[in-house]
Amino acid sequence: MNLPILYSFRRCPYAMRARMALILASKQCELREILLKNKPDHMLEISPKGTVPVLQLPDKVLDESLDIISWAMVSNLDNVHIFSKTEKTLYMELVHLFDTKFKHHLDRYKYSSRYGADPSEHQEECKIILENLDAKINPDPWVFGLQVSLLDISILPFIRQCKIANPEWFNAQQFNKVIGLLDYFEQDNLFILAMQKYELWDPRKQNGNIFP
Ligand SMILES: N[C@@H](CCC(=O)N[C@@H](CS)C(=O)NCC(=O)O)C(=O)O
Repeated sequence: MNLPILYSFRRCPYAMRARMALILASKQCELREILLKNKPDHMLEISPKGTVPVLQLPDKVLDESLDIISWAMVSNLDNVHIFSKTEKTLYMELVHLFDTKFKHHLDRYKYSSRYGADPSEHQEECKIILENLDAKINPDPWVFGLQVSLLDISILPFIRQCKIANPEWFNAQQFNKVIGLLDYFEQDNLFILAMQKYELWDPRKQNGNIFP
C-alpha cells in the first residue's frame, strides 16, 4: 500500500501539530523520523527549504504544517470542535501570534546564547503573551469546550516548549488557565500518541512507520 510519506521530527512543535491533525482525521501515512542535522536526500529533493513537517501526497507535497492540517481537515470531523465565525477569527489571530511573535521570543528565551539575547527579556515577552491568552480563554477542558480544536493543537506545542525551558518558573506564573490547559493537553491520549517514539528513518533499511 502506498501511503503518503510524512517527514517528521518528534520534538518539533510544527510537526507535532501536523501529527495531531493526522491522528484526529485518521489519515494514515508512513512516518519517517528524521534529525534536523541529517536531513534525508529524498526529503530535500521534494522540499528544498528543509523544514519539517513535510507530507508527500501522490499529487503534491505539503511542507507547511498549517497546509497539512488543512489537508487533513477537508471535511468537518465529529471529534474536532467546529469553529463559529468569531472563534475562527480568534484562531487565525492566535496562530499567527504564536507562529511569529511568541516563537520569536521563545527561541531567544530558550537559545539565548545562540541569538546573543537576554533570556529574561524574552521570557518576559512570552509571559505577557501567555497572560493575554489567559485573559481570553476559559478552557473546559479545551479552549472551546469538550472537543479539542485546531487552536489547541496549533499553539499548545509552543506553550509546552516555554514550560520545558523552565518548568518551575512557568508553573509559578499567574496564567493559571493556560497552565491547566497545558497540563490537560500533556496527559491527553492525542498528545501521547503524537509523541510516540520512532527509530530514525534509514533509507537503506526503508524502516518507515505506519502512523497513526
Ligand atoms: N512554517 C513551517 C515551519 C517549520 C519549521 O521551522 N520546522 C523546524 C523544526 S521545529 C525546522 O524544520 N527547521 C529546520 C532546521 O532547523 O534545519 C511550518 O509551519 O511547517
